[in-house]
This record gives sequence, structure tokens and C-alpha cells, in this order.
Amino acid sequence: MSSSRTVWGIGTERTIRPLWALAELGLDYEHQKVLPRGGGIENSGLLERSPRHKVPFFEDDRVSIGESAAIVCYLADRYSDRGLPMPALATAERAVLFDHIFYIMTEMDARLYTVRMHCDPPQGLSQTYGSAPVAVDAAKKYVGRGLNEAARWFEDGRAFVMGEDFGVADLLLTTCLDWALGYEMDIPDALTTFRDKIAKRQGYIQATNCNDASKL
Ligand SMILES: N[C@@H](CCC(=O)N[C@@H](CS)C(=O)NCC(=O)O)C(=O)O
Repeated sequence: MSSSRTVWGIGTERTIRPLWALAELGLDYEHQKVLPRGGGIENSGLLERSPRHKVPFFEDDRVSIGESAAIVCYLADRYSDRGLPMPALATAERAVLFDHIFYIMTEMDARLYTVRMHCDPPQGLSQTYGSAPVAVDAAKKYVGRGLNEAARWFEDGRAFVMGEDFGVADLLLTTCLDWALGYEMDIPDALTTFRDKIAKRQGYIQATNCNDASKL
């Protein structure tokens, strides 16, 4: 398949999401390896497309979009025959999928970013956003409650968030688990088992490699 896809961004638990979705779907793309707040953004074409100044960003023949969850859902919807199955519109299964996706993004991802904003380097951005240990502690507790809720999704012994098939919710959840592990947060056993299994996937390994900014 010819490459008309471009991903901007490298090195974070958000930038890995489109890279991982593309790996799962076996799609090629051009990778603009720009770090958030890093040099190189100015000459990458990103700012002309998105004044948000954020990564990841994705463009193909149809879309120019920047929210990581929106990118993976778009790719899954468009190429579901290649993997990342998406339930049909207006089905109960799709409603539950989006309930879980929004939960992951608003209750976990957003609070993990609060931790990042206010904790100290090298993990955090307190030099930019201010050191706020109380906010960091509260956000970690909040994420902890989110992790307990996500663990509940697996109570019936299911392999993946939506049942028996790996999909976008698993991808998004795993990135939040990895992010929380980076802050040495406790993860419920059910999610540790889930995450360890997902980490063996070829798509995850490939995307982790593509998202590795240490060699830049
Ligand atoms: N909700 C967005 C968040 C994107 C985001 O905040 N990306 C960070 C890197 S993880 C960034 O580009 N920060 C640069 C900045 O805020 O200046 C998503 O999930 O894609």
C-alpha cells in the first residue's frame, strides 16, 4: 500500500498511539520524529497544519488531526479489515467501547498529564508549569481509582477490554499503564497480567522501537 500517511511526534505515551495503531494495521507512513517542545518542530510542517503545537499529529488523504485517541479510532474505523476491529455504529458494543475510551482518556490520560505537568524533571515539567506536590499526589490518587475501575473490566476473565479481540481500547489503556508505571504507581494485578501479555505483541514492540527518542 502506498504511503500517503504522516505521523508527527516521538517519545511519549501519546505519540506511541498512532505508531502502534499503524503497526497493528500493517500500514506504512512517513515519520516526522519531532519531540514535544523540542527543536525540529519548526521545520517539520507541523505548525502550518496545527497551531496547537502538540504531538502526535496525523495526516493522510482524508484527515489532518491531532488527538491521539481520535487518530487511532479513525485508523481502526478506516482499516478495521486489517485488524483493530470496531463495532458497528449505534450498537451497544460501540457505546461501551467509547465509554471505555473516553474513560481512559479523560479520567486516566488527562490526570497522568497533570502529574507530568507538576512533577520535577526528568519525568516532569515543573520548570514550565510549576512544582505542585499536592496536585501531583492528588492526581496520582485519582489515576489509582481509574486503574481500579479499569481492572473491573477484566473481572469476568476476558483477555481484552472488549472481550476476545485486541483493539483500540487495549492500545490506549496499555499506554496509560506504561505511563503510570513510569511514575512507579501500583497497578492492580489484573492490569499487570494484561499489560505483560500486550507487551509481547509484535505491534507493541515495533511501535516502542519507532517511538524511542533516545537515538535522535
Ligand atoms: N490530548 C492530546 C494531548 C497531546 C499533548 O499534550 N501532547 C504533548 C506531548 S505528550 C505535547 O505535545 N506537548 C507540547 C506542549 O504542550 O507544548 C492527545 O492525546 O493527543
